[in-house]
Amino acid sequence: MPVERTELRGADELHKYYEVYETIGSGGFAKVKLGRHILTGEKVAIKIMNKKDLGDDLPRVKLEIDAMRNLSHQHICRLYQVIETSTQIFMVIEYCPGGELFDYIIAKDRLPEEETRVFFRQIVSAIAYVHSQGFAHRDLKPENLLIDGDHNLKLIDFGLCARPKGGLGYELMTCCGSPAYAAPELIQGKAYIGSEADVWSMGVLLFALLCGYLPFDDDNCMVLYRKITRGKYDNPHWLSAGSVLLMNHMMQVDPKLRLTVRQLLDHPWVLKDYNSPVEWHSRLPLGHIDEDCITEMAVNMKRSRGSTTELVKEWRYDHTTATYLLLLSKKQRGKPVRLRAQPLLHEDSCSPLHQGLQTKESLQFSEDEDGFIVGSLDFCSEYLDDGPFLKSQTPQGVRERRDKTPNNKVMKMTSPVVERCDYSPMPERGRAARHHPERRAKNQEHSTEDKENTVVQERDADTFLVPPPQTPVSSKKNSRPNKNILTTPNDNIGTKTSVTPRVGGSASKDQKIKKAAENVEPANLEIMALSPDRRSRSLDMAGSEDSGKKRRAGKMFGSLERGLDKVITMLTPSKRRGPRDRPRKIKVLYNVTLTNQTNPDQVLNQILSALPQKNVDFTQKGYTLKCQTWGDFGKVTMAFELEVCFLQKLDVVGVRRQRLKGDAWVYKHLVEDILSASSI
Ligand code: H91
Repeated sequence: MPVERTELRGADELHKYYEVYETIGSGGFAKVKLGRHILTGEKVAIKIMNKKDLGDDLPRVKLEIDAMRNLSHQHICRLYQVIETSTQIFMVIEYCPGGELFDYIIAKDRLPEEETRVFFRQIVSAIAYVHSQGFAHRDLKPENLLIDGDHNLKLIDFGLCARPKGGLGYELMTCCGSPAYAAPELIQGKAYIGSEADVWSMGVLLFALLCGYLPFDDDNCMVLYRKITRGKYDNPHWLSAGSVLLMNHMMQVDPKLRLTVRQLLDHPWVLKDYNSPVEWHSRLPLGHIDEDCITEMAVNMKRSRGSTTELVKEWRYDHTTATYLLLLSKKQRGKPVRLRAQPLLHEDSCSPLHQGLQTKESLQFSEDEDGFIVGSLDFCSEYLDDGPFLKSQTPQGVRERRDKTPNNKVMKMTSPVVERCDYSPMPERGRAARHHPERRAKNQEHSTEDKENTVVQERDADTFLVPPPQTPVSSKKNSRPNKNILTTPNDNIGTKTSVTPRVGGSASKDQKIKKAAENVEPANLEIMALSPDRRSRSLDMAGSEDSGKKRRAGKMFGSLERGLDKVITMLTPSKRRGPRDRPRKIKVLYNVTLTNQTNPDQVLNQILSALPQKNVDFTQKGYTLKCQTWGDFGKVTMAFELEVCFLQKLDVVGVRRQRLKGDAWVYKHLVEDILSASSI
């Protein structure tokens, strides 16, 4: 009984202060839900973990919480509150509407150097700060960088970070992180310096930003490790000499020859167009207490300002900390520093307050698969912008200054014995390389080398620190069909995309699609429904000598809207109940693949017949398919959703996709395969 009561109190505590909406992702044993902090009206991400599921990973969660409590920086996702019950842990974290940098890169195929520089400076800033606080992150990758409402990056996932007792100069032994981003000394099981390993990962990340694929990649882990320890990768022709030089200096096999973060701060490539070193000090030091926020809280809590300050300064990561930090965040974004006085349960549904703060009564709440009560938010843009306080208040805040633009064997473990070796779905690794057109061509060239690498596996097992065997999806199962590359070529990432309508398609619809494409970022709008002859032409290009065209031909993910911050589903609570008999109407988003079909059932059926071919299990709820792939040991290796929907204004059917679990690059190619095989 006491356990139940504690449990209830924990969940109550959460629902007392937050409205909890749908699952937006998952990471390890955690589920991440969207929430809203009732007092401030601010959106938050709520990471939910069951202690039982965590098992041996519980210390990692504690480590993450401990790290996040200590880190306060403009490019690090802020922890607001921690609620712990006997069975669950809830972490309330800053919400980043732009989602993962990974999705952004693949939606744009790759980023131009100027845009990469903006992001890279922010990554260097975050890492320099993390290191200055004595931590090494150890799991740097584009999935762990989120894009906030101002299009700035925020670093997440500190579950693998380390803070060596004697300082960052002390060696670490734990082999962790994602293998494709792991430094050679780390996968070889050598003692390593955390900051040096982070610089290697930043080099891999920089390559992924500029190229849209990984420098070291292979289906076979041993081959991948061998590639990493050799440190050899190919530089595609579009890279500038400066980019090649910088990455080469960051991905030096000998850590002592690698650039240091300090050197990165004012590296010529980093300085270009800025002429100022990366500003890495925290603009949000915890020591400083904001008087406006204290005043507002004091009034709301009916306490003195002095005692409110004392309470905030305890930094207990309770509701006081959350309220203070969320108010501060509002102020920094130029929003009014205001708390709502009392939760209003029965509001006029037309009032701005109602729009901003829907109560449980006004929402359709349902239980999710875990019996968690969830509601669904109506994400209209007015709502996203300023919520309930907008018109009645004068902004007191100042805008935060931002960075200016301008095979699966049981592998032998080597000593030293590690504390923990955590890898994302290993045997699936490398598919990104195989399927990226540029890489595909390259891999053909190097097939002899790869064969050789496969032969050396046994030998390598002695030298690499390898993870226990994991859940493979056999390459046969998921091998990409060499067909149906359904994309519209675009000349350059910096130019507008042209969309060629399907032969016989309605002209006005096609014009609408084209118009939508013109309104988007340079990115790649792709149309799933190309005529057969067009498809084969795309294929021809993939096989031609022109590598630029080859690269473009392999794209399946398209970007259709500039503001990632504006993302989001239009969705009325009442419509969320039960399976739909009609697809949802959504705005065109960057995670939506367009078709030029008008019949959603046909699109759905085509996907339904492709899924078994790709060995993907699914459950269907109306027009949403919850998909999963399984490994050999009964573990879910990948979870994602595909939803057939109508696209507002375009009057065509689209497929919205969302990764919930699994390696990001493997997901990218699996969904490409499914949509290709669907021949929509
Ligand atoms: N990856 C490591 O999918 C695979 C929107 C979205 C918006 C977020 C804010 C914080 C976090 C996730 C957000 C998010 C896990 C967050 C922060 C920390 C952390 C975890 C999540 C995914 C999980 C879902 C995420 C992206 C990363 C979205 N997510 N859409 N704001 O540990 Cl510190 Cl697990």
